[in-house]
Amino acid sequence: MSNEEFCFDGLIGPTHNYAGLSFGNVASELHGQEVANPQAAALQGLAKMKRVAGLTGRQCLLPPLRRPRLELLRSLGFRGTDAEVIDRAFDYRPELLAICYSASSMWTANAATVSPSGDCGDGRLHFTPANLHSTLHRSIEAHSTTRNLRSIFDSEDLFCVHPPLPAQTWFADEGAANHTRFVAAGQAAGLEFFVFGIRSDGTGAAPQKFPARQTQMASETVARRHQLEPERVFFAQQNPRVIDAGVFHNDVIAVGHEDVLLCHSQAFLNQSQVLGGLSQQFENLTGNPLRIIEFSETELSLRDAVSSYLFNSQIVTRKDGGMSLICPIECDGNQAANECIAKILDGENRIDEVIFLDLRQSMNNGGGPACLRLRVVLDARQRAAMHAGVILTDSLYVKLTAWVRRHYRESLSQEDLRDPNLIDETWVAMEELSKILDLPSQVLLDQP
Ligand code: SUG
Repeated sequence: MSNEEFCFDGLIGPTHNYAGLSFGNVASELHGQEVANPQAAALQGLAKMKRVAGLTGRQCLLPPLRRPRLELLRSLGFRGTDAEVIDRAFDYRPELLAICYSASSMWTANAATVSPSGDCGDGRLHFTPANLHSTLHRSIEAHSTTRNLRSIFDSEDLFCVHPPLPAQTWFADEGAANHTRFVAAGQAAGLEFFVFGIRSDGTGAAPQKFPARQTQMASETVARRHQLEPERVFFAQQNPRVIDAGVFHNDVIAVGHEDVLLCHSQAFLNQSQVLGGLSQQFENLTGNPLRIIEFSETELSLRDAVSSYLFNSQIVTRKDGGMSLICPIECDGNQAANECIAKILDGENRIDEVIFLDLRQSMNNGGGPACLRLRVVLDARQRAAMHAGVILTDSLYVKLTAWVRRHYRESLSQEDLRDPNLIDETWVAMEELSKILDLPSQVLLDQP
């Protein structure tokens, strides 16, 4: 039965804003307090989905999560009408209001870790929604994401959507952004590469400046839950230096697809051993070589890697079998990144096309092409069982762009989050979206 990789992009929600909430994420800090354009953000995201749909024919989406989460503010003791709660929270700490409004679920690479059924002991496709324990605005995604995944992948015979890991420091988990699956063409089972930022007990190498968001025990627990045999997993630690340089997730410094790994030479602790071991294990398992494309500090400095987001490019296999590298437009403006791209295109691999996309609204919060998508490998039965309303067709694209134009503001500042009208606007938009996607409104609005 053929297995195919579908990309589930996060549909960017109506409250996209720049609140500077992510310590250690250089772009989020740099652009915090700027005025966002939610409408442009969502249209940029949809344009990316349409482009990938044209290349691969396998593009889906995950709905945005309902915002604001005023129940969080109420649970923190803010009382009164919605308008009063908003004002009181804003007067106390404006970032608390921004947290309730964050559209951060757009970065679906952090929604979950996904193991295709070919890798899992029970032959089901496993999801562990990320607890996103490291930041408050992201931790409030976990429950609703679990619910959305369960309603889209609604068959216990074929899918297993676990609950998120315990929301506790030992198990801090950021999902697929720290997980890459390698597979040889035509094979059903792959090798899953988990990259953590720190050991759970805090011993050993650790960043000094910025937090490590993924722990070793989180990665190991996800692998155990997904019933991955030891020969199908490989664990490595991020180089703490790169975390301190702004690499808050491994997918800011490395990206893999099928038998290709593109990474910076500083990405991992003990990099030569990691890459040697990974290649050996891939070859033992699949009988095929892993194609590693590694760029050194002289070819692309860490600073340029973080500002261009080259390693957050998305690699997709097209319908004709070739691969395309989907880069953020920021790479085009960076000479060193451009030179690296030329080498990738010249190299011995199937990447033969580069596409630059304008995703600036998301990029300014530290979210490039690869952050915006969650990869799910499905076989024919799973494809048939999955909720079809989230598959991006031409007609869904037309409906969604019109919906965005109808409901989204073109400007949203931190001060604008105080406007109580924004609550109703987003509510109405989400109710309409549930009809467009044919998903129950209690699920989309996360109501009991
Ligand atoms: O978690 N930014 C996100 C960006 C996530 C990118 N995802 C991957 N690398 N896979 C984060 O830091 C910023 C929100 C704000 O500041 O308003 C934010 O949450």
